[in-house]
Amino acid sequence: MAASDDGRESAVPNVGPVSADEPEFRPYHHPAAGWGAAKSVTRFLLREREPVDGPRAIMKMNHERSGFDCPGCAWPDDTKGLHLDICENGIKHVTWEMTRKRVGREFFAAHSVTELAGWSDYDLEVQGRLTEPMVYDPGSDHYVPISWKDAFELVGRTLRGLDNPNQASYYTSGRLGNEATFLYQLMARELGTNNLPDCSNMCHEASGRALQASLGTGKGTVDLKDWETADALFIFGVNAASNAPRMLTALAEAYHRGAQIVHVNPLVEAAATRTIVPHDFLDMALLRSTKTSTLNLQVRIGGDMALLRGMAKAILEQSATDPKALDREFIDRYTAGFEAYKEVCEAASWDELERQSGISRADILKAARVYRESDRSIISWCLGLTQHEHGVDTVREIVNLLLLRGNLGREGAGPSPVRGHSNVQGNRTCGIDHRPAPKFLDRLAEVCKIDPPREHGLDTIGTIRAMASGDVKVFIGMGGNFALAAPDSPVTFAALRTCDLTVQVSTKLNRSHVVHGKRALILPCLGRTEKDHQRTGIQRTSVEDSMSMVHLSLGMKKPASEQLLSEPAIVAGMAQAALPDSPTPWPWYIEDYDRIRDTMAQVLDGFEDFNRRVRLPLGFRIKQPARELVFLTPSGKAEFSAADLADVVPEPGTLALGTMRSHDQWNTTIYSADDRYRGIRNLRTLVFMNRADMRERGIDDMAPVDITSTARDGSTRQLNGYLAIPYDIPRGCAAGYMPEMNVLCALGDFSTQSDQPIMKHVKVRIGPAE
Ligand SMILES: Nc1nc2c(c(=O)[nH]1)N[C@H]1C(S)=C(S)[C@@H](COP(=O)(O)OP(=O)(O)OC[C@H]3O[C@@H](n4cnc5c(=O)[nH]c(N)nc54)[C@H](O)[C@@H]3O)O[C@H]1N2
Ligand SMILES: Nc1nc2c(c(=O)[nH]1)N[C@H]1C(S)=C(S)[C@@H](COP(=O)(O)OP(=O)(O)OC[C@H]3O[C@@H](n4cnc5c(=O)[nH]c(N)nc54)[C@H](O)[C@@H]3O)O[C@H]1N2
Ligand SMILES: [Mo]
Repeated sequence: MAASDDGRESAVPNVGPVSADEPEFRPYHHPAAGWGAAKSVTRFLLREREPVDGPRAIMKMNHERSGFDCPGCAWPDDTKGLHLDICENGIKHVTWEMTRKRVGREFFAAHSVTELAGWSDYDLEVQGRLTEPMVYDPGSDHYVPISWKDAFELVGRTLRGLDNPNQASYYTSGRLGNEATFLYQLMARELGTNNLPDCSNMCHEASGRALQASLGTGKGTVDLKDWETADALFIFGVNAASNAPRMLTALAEAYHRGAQIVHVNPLVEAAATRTIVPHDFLDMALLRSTKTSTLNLQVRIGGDMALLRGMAKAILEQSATDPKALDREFIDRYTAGFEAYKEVCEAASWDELERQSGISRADILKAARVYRESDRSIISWCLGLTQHEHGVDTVREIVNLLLLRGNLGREGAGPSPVRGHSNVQGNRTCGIDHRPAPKFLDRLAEVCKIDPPREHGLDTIGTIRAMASGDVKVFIGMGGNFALAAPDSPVTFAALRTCDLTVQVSTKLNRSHVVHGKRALILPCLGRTEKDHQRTGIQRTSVEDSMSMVHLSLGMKKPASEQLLSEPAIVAGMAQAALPDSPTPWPWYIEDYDRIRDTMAQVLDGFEDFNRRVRLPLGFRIKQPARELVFLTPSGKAEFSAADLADVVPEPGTLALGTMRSHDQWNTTIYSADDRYRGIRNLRTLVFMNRADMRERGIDDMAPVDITSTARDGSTRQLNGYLAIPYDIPRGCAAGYMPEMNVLCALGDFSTQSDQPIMKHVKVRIGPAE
């Protein structure tokens, strides 16, 4: 966000690198991954000056026993020990962390915070790794060095001085390891609050709530072996080639063995065409690509639930003449609510299903046929389904469809959410939850000898609102970039600035350091690639992937600076200062992380014998009751839901805008202004539109446009001068990049089902720039 005369930022976010080169759009027609990816990696390694260390580190990535877990996405590691189980974006991610560039005290002495606030987000992060703790000095408007001891004391004193522990909020970004996570929630609860917002409040909250309600467990039930044996894979709302690139391998393998692969997405993303499997040397050499799709359905934004219901309706209609269309025995034995669901499916008219999904009846029937003809089906999804008002209903509709044919609790079948950050699922498992289960709190109380609060705490949206109203005065961010990741950027910025103290535990400089409270700390930590030396030797930390596998990660690089502390040590330092009479042996835990794991084993379900099992090759899988057909729901059965279909068709003149990632970014971290798989170079301030929608509005190809969003409360927000890209996207839909477009997302527009900000369905008007 750029500086302006009247405040610290203007309404035109300046996030990405700005290049003097002309922006370019050339539709992309090549397979995903392959040499394009290899070339992009080489360019990136050279730019980061890591042509030697980069590849060496990468060979250690995702290796059982001796490697570190890729800090990128949460896709599971290959179980067959594939030696190059890596991807272009994983390499970029690791190299970004391992950069040789440093941000030390000289940097902060040279640049005031007001000056830095005028820099782009790219320019902030590209400065390199943070090296020592810094505190904001309001007198000079600079960050100045502070000792770790004084920094912890400032946190401790401020927390102790609050009238009530709920005046502090403790954010987690999803790469925090399990051990630090456990200590962090313990600290918050010992202090007396459940204010534990996390990035999951913005991505898969809807999935967790839906799966919990339907199946009694908030996670997917399948693993990679299931992906390898499914007859049909349905992939909803995920840009896999960019955001979970290792899924490409699974898709290519599935295609080779003759499985059906159906992609449902308003855009035909690169993973829905062809791929050259990156670690298959022969494929690379021969430029041999594999198809990764057998059917693409370009659903309208928000139209997935109507499509799923249409598929269910078709299966039910077919069951009148085809007794095998439904798995009656499974339905009778394991489910509840089938009759009510059947009724809503029968009541839905084909006209309405077509209108709401944007898919013709013939195509809905095609998808239903694939589903009917497959013995084993997996349905997978990501943010395209969750960041909507009716995200919970839609994920429950996925489960409904799976239950109809007993696609649960057996090999090759089940629901498979694609999680985001590498340990976002582990964070929840280990206690980051603003709505903790009473049973978990009971165990925590008993084992840790504390008296945790029972009332629910604040999530991401709740925290921003509470800061704005003055109810939250201390914000602590364990990683991430809260200021830029959250919706309604100017509102979030203003909220953060009301705080008495903001604390950011980070590896790199970002917007959340320059948008800060009255007092502010930057606490630099070790990254996952780095050696973590403690009193009893080098420590390992554990993480959990999208498919519930828990394994150890071991950093092998020399830390970026001698002054860095590990995340567990930073939590323990803050906790000790804030809780002088704590029953928790904070320093003792840090000497040896096995001790933290021993405590976790007593508190967390499924973590029995944690220290031994996590050292097994590939770690261990947390048991999923639903996988064993044990449903921890009120009825003890898998529950069908029979929700009404939402009306998602945009009003005349408006478009539904989805905000998403480019290929060259990691959430708020921008690597370049290119989006290779969508054919974009040197441009982030763009909006993808259907050409007919552009013509109707008098917009030429690549012409500047103004975008106005209208919130539920009628308030409007604007982005001006974006370039319109004519794209293969259904009419009535538009798409562009986060985090720039967070300016358009109103804080009050969150789902009443999941409390997730509605980031994939922003109501906008777009016209030629004024
Ligand atoms: N390289 C890289 N990897 C990442 C990340 C990153 O930023 N960079 N971020 C990580 C994180 S935290 C997360 S949560 C995941 C996110 O992974 P994704 O969910 O793939 O993230 P988005 O870029 O938001 O893309 C959403 C996809 O949904 C589609 N979509 C939009 N609206 C709809 C809709 O209404 N219905 C359907 N069916 N599809 C829709 C879009 O066209 C797009 O393909 O990726 C993780 N991995
Ligand atoms: N409009 C819109 N907004 C969105 C989304 C969207 O689709 N649309 N997606 C949402 C989603 S799914 C998510 S997950 C959030 C992302 O929200 P966050 O997780 O809060 O943001 P990131 O951009 O991943 O955080 C990047 C920062 O993390 C820090 N960091 C990197 N590695 C480490 C580490 O090892 N330890 C520590 N302590 N810090 C580290 C660096 O300082 C870096 O600047 O954004 C959300 N915002
Ligand atoms: Mo995410």
